[in-house]
Amino acid sequence: MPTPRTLLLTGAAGGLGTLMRSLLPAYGYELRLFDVRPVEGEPDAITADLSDKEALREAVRGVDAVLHLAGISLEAPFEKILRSNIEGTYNLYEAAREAGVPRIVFASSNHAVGYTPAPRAGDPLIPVDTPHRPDTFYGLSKSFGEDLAQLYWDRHGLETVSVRIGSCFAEPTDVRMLSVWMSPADGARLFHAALTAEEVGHTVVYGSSANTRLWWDLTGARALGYEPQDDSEQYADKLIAEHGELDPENPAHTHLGGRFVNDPPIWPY
Ligand code: NAI
Ligand code: 15L
Repeated sequence: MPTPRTLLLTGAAGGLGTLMRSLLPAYGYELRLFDVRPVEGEPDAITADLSDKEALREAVRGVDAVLHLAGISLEAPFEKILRSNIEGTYNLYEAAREAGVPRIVFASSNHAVGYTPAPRAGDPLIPVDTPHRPDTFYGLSKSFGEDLAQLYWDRHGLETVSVRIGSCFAEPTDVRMLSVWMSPADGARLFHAALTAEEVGHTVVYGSSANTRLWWDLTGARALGYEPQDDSEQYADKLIAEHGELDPENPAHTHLGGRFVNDPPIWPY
């Protein structure tokens, strides 16, 4: 599929949205920005909530694809998750369906499968078809988003790539991230592959760099044309010196979801 020209980027004011605003234009995208918060330095960005159906209808008009990053990105009370992540994602899919947008790339998360035990040395990598095991209401909303995407493909022919992102930040900051980190540059590579691959239907992939200590299988992401260039291993000595090796007695070290399984970080707003 050729590069979609106009891409709606929801969650444009957030951490990942900010990284992608700087990286994706080089791939040929013209970005239309959407967030409930103003996007600094972007007066044309649409400032609206995902509950605003009219704003979403306007936002998707004429776009070639959507990269859906908006939502609560940590744990929160169920009612808040329901509104932003569950109803909000439904509202976006409805607007996209009505407008005939052919493809959405959905920022799913490792927390949809967060209670899955991390593989130990010699175990196979975690496959993409491992059952959903959400570790939080947040993770549950990502499981919902993946199922919603499947429904909209089966019923309406709207394609989605659901990317179960690991940790996409400038650098890994703890030892678990040595396994799940996705460099921002690899993030842009993967989103671009997901936006341009032929005939994806609904495809679920993991999103991370080619980490030496990888926990999950990137075959599906590579099949989209993704060729990761980075490896967290360059940070290993420093992080292990600071934090020690992963502790097999600590549930936050032995499950994909890390501390979300026993002490989840809480959405501050
Ligand atoms: P973030 O919290 O920095 O950004 C999320 C953005 O969504 C914020 O700018 C916020 O204002 C906006 N937003 C929240 N609720 C909204 C609503 N109801 N209507 C409109 N906008 C709303 O999160 P980050 O790190 O940028 O993550 C982006 C997406 O990727 C999120 O969906 C997150 O769940 C997902 N993700 C991120 C990972 C990471 O490592 N950064 C890992 C796994 C998934
Ligand atoms: C996520 O889903 C969060 O949005 C992000 O802030 C990180 O906590 C990441 O997962 C992670 O698992 O490190």
